Amino acid sequence: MARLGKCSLNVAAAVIMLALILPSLSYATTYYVGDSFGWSYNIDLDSWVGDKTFYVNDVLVFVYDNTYHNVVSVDANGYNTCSTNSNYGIFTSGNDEITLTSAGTWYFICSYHCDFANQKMAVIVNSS
Ligand SMILES: [Cu+2]
Repeated sequence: MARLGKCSLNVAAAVIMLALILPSLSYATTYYVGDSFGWSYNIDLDSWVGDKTFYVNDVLVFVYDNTYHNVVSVDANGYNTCSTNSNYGIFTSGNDEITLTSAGTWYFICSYHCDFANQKMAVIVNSS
């Protein structure tokens, strides 16, 4: 009986440890935008996005030379017209991590190259 009790305690301890560990092992994925090209117009960003499925809490890392580029989170209109007038954030560090915190379509543009170099992307974020 005492032995069974100890075993149960071990199981309980294991369950508690798993409960503590699992949240940090959430299914969130970190993506480096453009892979080795980075956040660039030298890569077809639509294709880069196209073969991936994004979920809430995934992280996009935009790596770029901030002398030449930036990242602006915009709405659909901003994306279509390359306008930053109404934006959700302008990122300029050159190494920006953006967590996709809600489902829906997220739009990102580089304000310098959106127009003539098509440096923009629309990311569909799924809830689960
Ligand atoms: Cu740019």
